[in-house]
Amino acid sequence: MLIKSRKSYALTDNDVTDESVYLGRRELLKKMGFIGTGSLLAGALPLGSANAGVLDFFTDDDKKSASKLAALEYQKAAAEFTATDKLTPEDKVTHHNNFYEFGAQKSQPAEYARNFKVDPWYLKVDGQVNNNLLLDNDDLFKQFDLEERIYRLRCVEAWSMVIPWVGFPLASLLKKADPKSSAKYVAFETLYDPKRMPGQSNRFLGGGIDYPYVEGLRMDEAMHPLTMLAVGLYGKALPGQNGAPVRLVVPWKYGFKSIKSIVSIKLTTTEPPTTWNKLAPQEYGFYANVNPKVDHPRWSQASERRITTGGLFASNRIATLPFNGYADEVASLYKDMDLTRYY
Ligand SMILES: Nc1nc2c(c(=O)[nH]1)N[C@H]1C(S)=C(S)[C@@H](COP(=O)(O)O)O[C@H]1N2
Ligand SMILES: [Mo]
Repeated sequence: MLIKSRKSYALTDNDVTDESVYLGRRELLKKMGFIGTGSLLAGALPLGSANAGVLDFFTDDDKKSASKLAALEYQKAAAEFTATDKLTPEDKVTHHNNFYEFGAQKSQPAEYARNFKVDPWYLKVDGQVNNNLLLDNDDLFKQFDLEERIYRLRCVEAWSMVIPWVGFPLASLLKKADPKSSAKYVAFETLYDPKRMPGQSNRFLGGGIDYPYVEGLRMDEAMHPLTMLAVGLYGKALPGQNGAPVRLVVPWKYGFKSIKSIVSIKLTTTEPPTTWNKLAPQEYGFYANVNPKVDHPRWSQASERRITTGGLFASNRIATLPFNGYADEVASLYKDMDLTRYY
């Protein structure tokens, strides 16, 4: 995600991609200060240091040590929820992240969320509902039938992944809360705990966002069968950097809508404020539907870099699809709206 005024620390995915076009791997490492002019010895690099996450992208090995997170029991979802695109390797899904609470650079969340504890955890559901809910960590894994869904995730920065999530429809949770007819929107909030989320107390690390991170959906979007709450990926509980223990996944919208590490879901009568819209309203709207025809003010949204196997440079540029390829399912939700205005 880009910050309005570009600071040196706001190195974006686009910057890395663009540079990679004309800089070789070795030259780029040199430029980033990881190696001198001598020969590159991978073994001599400071693994385990603050740079390890960045260096991961310079290895061609996608089979890094498997995480020790709990294996989940789940069913495979119906075919309509299972994209057939080639999966992004687990190592990339868990080491190339946007989670500013743990650092604004792609490699930082994996590093700074390594010891993030999510048990105990409390998720409350309230507002315009007949049944307030309070779920603990255990409830998140036991109160719902978990299923695996393979979704494309398209970041507004023009990169994308294909991720096997494990979770349940948000609608299943909302139905338990029994929404009142006055409920028109759903407001989501990430944990606010600067002691555990270092980016929240350090504006340099946290990218200048006002925390807690907040997001929102219209009620019909929230109830749509594609909208899910994920508690896992690749068959295991979510790692901290991907939004443990529970995060939203809305596959037809830009990634920033898919808020992580949620502690509050509130049904409201009016459109709730959302983090990136507050920060740069002319760049990030409330709706944020993936749309190749509506460019970001500073870059095109017509295509994206699909993150696949191999190193940073083994990435494909592909055309971006309306609603991220989910138009048949969701375009009708917006049939009377000017999507240029409601971006
Ligand atoms: N709380 C919180 N949620 C967040 C973000 C964040 O910085 N904080 N980043 C968003 C963005 S921009 C994207 S692209 C996705 C990335 O999810 P991933 O790291 O699991 O791929 O998370 C979204 N959810
Ligand atoms: Mo994003």
